[in-house]
Amino acid sequence: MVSRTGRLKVLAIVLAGGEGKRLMPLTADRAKPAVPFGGSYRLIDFALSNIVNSGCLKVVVLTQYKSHSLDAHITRTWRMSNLLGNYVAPVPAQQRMGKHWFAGSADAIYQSLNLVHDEKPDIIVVVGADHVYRMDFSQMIDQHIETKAGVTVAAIRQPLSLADQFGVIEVDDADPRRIGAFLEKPKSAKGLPDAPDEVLASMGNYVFDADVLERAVREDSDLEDSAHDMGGDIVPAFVDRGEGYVYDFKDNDIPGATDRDRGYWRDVGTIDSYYDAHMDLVSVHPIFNLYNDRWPIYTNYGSPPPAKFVHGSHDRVGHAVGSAVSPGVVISGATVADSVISPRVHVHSFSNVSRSVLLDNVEVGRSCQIHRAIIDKGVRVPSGVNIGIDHEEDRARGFTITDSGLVVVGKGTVIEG
Ligand code: ADQ
Repeated sequence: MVSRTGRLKVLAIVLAGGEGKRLMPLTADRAKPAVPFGGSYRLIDFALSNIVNSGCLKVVVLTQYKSHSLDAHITRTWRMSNLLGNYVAPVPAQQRMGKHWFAGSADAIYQSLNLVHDEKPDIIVVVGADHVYRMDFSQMIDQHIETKAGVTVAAIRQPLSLADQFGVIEVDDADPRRIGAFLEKPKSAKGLPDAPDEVLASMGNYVFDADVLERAVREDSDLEDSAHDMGGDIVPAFVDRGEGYVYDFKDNDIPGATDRDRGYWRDVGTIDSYYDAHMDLVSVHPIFNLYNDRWPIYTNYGSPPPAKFVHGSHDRVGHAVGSAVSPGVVISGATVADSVISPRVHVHSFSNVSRSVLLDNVEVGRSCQIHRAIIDKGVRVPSGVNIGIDHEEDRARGFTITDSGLVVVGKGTVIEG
């Protein structure tokens, strides 16, 4: 990566080992970063596209839980020419430094230090793998170098009510770029002086000088009372020494960004937020613009034929409105509205799909009503079955229903007709 402040060797480490318990059943047999998103993407494609678009072409992805489909996706999608020594390499938990699996995200980095030694970078960017956003990391690196920070933490304003899901940052009174206090997922937090119902939240993206990060994770590995977590242990230690700095995401400038999607960032950690982020894609004026090809989001899902909208066995032509429809989809004599449809989905005559997210290869039979549902890959909905219409019926069929009334049908669910 060529940063504005000079030529530096940058290695990106993507933390992709999260279990994603709150996204169940979508994470029942895949790691959270491998969860499909936005029709044809996987969540990790956003972090990796940001890294590559920022000019960093040496990337290791630390995987752990249920990493098979994640590994397969990275290998298939993110193969880069080796000519210049560029790579996106998935690295499974190695148990290199002892008999346990990774204890936490800092331990994952500690156990992978051999990769850092191989690359000898000046700077390491550590990035989470489960957010939807665009970000140019080179701008954050520039600030890191300018402030001579120990760690620079990217941050965005979030509602105070969500403070317990984030690392919450209080800035120093004297220097607004220095972190005065950092509390990882506090039970209670106080709002910002200029916005009492908001907090400044860590985005889980960090920049370090490589030698500083190595020292920090090594020292942390010896501490018995540490959970070996980046947000819970490593960042607070820097902040305690006055070496933690904040990079305000609102200063990040992305080519081609629109007024609406500038500054967009979604933590899709729960079913509700995963669903809401999909609805952001199909809202009348998309809040997140997937079509900005000056900062493309890359993926690979094979080469299905174009989407097709055809007459079914009656006069009504299949159609979709207010929806994102992927290649390989066939909508025959059915109506799809305000939905995100992944590749190779087939919706048959007389069916209605509204405000829903259908993942790859879902087949919806004839005369089905599907409303506010997320249906995982390959599920077959037999003719005449309704989903999201009667929650008692949904429950009896074993579907997951969130507090807000979304219905989720997990992969491998067999639905009786
Ligand atoms: P969380 O996302 O809750 O909070 P964590 O569960 O540690 O923190 O996950 C961070 C990233 O690391 C995720 O991408 C996850 O997949 C990955 N990860 C977790 N354990 C791992 C392991 N052992 N090996 C490899 N990868 C692992 C974090 C920060 C908060 C911040 C939020 C923003 O801790 O301070 O506010 O992200 O969403």
